[in-house]
Amino acid sequence: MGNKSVMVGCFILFLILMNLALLYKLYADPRIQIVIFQSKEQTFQEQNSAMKYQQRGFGQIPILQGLHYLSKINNNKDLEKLEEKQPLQAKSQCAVVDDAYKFDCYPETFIATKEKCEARGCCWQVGLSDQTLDKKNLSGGVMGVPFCYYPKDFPGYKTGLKAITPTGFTVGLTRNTTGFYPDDIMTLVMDVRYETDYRLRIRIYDPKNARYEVPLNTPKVSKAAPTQKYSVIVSKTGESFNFAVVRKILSPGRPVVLFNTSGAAPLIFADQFIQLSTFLPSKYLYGLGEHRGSFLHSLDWRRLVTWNRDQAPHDPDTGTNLYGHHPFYLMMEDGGRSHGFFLLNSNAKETALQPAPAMTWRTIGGILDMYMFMGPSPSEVIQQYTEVIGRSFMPPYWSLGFHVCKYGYKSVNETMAVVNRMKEAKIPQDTQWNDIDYMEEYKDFTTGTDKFGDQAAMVDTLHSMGMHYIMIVDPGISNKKSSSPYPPYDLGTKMDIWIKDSQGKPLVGKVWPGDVVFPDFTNPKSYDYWTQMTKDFHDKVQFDGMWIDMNELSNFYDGSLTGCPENKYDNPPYVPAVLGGKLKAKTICPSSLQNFSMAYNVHDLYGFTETMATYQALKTVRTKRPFVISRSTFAGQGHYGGHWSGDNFARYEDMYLSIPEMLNMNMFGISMIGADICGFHDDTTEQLCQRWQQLGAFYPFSRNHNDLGKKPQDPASFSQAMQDSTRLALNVRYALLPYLYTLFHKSNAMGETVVRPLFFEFPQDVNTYSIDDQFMWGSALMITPVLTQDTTVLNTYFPACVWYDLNLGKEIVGNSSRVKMDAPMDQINVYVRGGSILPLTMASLTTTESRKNNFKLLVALNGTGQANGGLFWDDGETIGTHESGAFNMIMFTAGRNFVSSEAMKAGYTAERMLLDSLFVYGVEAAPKSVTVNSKAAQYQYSPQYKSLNVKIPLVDLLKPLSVKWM
Ligand code: MIG
Repeated sequence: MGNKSVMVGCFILFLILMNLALLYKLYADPRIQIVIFQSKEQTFQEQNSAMKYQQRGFGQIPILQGLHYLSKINNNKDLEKLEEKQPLQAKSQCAVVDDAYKFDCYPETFIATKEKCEARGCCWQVGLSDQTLDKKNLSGGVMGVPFCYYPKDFPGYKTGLKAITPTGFTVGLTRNTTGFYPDDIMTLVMDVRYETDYRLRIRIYDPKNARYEVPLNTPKVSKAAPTQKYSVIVSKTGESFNFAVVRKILSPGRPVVLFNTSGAAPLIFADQFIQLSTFLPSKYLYGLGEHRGSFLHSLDWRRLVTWNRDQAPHDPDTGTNLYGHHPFYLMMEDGGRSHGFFLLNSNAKETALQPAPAMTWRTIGGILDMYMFMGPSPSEVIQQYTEVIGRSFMPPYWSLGFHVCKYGYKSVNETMAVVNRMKEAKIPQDTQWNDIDYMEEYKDFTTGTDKFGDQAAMVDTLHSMGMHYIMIVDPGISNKKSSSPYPPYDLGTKMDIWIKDSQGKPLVGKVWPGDVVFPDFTNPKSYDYWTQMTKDFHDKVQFDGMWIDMNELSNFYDGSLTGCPENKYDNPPYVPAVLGGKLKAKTICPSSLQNFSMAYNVHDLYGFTETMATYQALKTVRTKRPFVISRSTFAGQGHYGGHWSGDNFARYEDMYLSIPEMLNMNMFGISMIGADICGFHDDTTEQLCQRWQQLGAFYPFSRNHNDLGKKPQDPASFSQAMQDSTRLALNVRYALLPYLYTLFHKSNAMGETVVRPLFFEFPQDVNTYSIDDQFMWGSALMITPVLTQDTTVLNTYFPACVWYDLNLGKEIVGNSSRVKMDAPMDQINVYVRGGSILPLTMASLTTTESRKNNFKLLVALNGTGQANGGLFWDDGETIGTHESGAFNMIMFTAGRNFVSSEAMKAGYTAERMLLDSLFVYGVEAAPKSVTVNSKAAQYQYSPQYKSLNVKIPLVDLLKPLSVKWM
């Protein structure tokens, strides 16, 4: 296991206790408080006067409803005057609120009334239609202007004493009235930590009683960064508590308020209801997963719910809870800058968005542990985020090949028939998968030899073909009594690792094999258990990776065999708008007990912790790079495994929506992501499947999978034309694998995304902010798939730079507008960005074969005749080659009449890296001669496409190379 996210409960608890002890000391000694408080107050004043806030810097935040003391009127006298003019009386406080600034005071899914609303001390105003009420019955989704909203003077926390700490400062918060949810925590601490100059952390928590915190192993910082790109401003001691985070910008430019609670809904911190509202600096909001919908969020009264659930993604933009939980957003600001926000909290929650623009977080447990990342480029934001949650794992090279799967292959023969017809059709395929069909009575770690056939021999055959094999494993372990021993149950029982019900007995759920118990992956012992099970099975069947499904946790009982008890966790005072209406719906009881905490707190970590255990098991058993694909995920998943988007439908809309899903997951640090190509539910059609195979050739995780009882949809099961087109698309993918692999390396080593939206590369171009039907592979390739039926022309957006059609080298000079491009049925349109050099190889039917082929270079010159690129290479499966140095890194540079290459690192020499050709796009005139390392070389020049092909007499890429033309 890597150094991130280690679930070592005791250690983290120890840290929490240390923290509490320190705080206790601080607060217990009044002298310390006073001294620190005085010096801090000074600093605050200095800070205030040093900053010249100007109105423009506020973006769309209305000054009066925004953070008054940050506005132009930024000294306290002006603020007092302002408040005098606005008497704090409920009636007038209700009247002054414009619709866009109404913060929902009755977020419950049941219907509010005037009486119930006013009983909360809130304002009631019926909107133009009663749509809001109707819609509220839906889970998540489109809401509408709330009828019941907070008055501006709603009583809440007051700002208390401030104190300097080694990492920043703390503020005490107190309230003296209670709110309308039970058990307000009357005293809180806000701990502001200047962790780095670009990363801020703010924790708001109960200083007296330790509450649940997500055991993610984030960076530990003991000293404040000496300089910061941000400042944090807190209302004055004695005032209503509010805070803002401001991006400092030195002239020219103005500070930008990134986060601002003033004028938004009040902070609520009750035992089981925590709410934090903020105004936002723009409407360009991305992230907040896992949800189905366009990449750019609408702020038109949306509610996004998270509580991991086995749920086929259905209507878009409903905001309903799906498989994963990623409380992270990225926002574009004016001028192409961006920042990120991460709420490290795993409880059930919802995020409400409104047009102000503003956002409200509501979570029903844990603490508010917030990170902000200052970027300023979107790529930097993601690098800064993955520095906290862990970088994406380095995948084995073979996993970048094409994968084929289906639920319902009844036997080894049926499975191999697919493999063989793919081979016959000469369509690349690296990995064959099996779903639950291979098991004996759907029991984990069994192989149904009698009915299914000899799985072990099949896997040996696949290996002899240079292919790999992955099978599904579900978390539920059958507890059925039987005459023959079932070690997975017996050992788990002996090791005492099952999730317990609130009475301490193993909780009984139900999945495919019938009644089951579930390993608790927050229990360190379950790592040994899972490794043992993996080893025992691997001793029989030499699989190469694991597909972990149903880990939301999915349960066919609501809660358990015996339901759930009645208590404040199974029936909390506030339930986010989850599907099924109850937290226990289709999963285990929230009051179930796990080693780290109750399922109420750790439920959404199940898939993530199972991924960690599976990664560890594979690493131990195979001693090669693990490959784990998980349906359920949480922030940090990407460090251990990938994800697929679950049970989509064979529809054009689902094909399109796989792109925003892929872009989001890359932002969440999960580089290995794909959707079931051609659709899981429903029978696909040939045309849809053909287009989807073309798009899917550009999923980082490229797998065709479909449901039980649906007709086969592996590419070889279709017509010749469909096979030809799929072969072509996959050949392009296989040719690009050295580039893709290098992107994965950069993702692993530096936190860059593999797949990214256009605006990551063109942040100044606002037109790109809403584009999610085109996407980039790294910085160099733009993919523009056909996503609608009977379509052979695309209106493609070209950001302003030089592009080349990947196949022909035809130049397109982008000028930030749309251009009609032919998109015939047998083609996927891909463009290379001028300025890039891509390492390629020839495609073969497997990566085992294609790795033996020579390299080729594609050089795409930019407007000034330059380009560069790189290639990361190693054996493709050894763990930690980057750390151990067993890799090569080759850098390529090109100018108007040369291309050169140099090995920056040559730590892997077991295989030779030979280059046999060079393609240069954008060569203005036909050369008279071309030399390779000073010797004359053969070449071809196309005046039509201005492309130059040079035949390279097998040059070793570990040695310097120089190609010149005149
Ligand atoms: O509820 O294992 O998302 O990919 O084929 C069905 C059978 C359980 C759900 C997965 C799907 C898989 C299926 N599983």
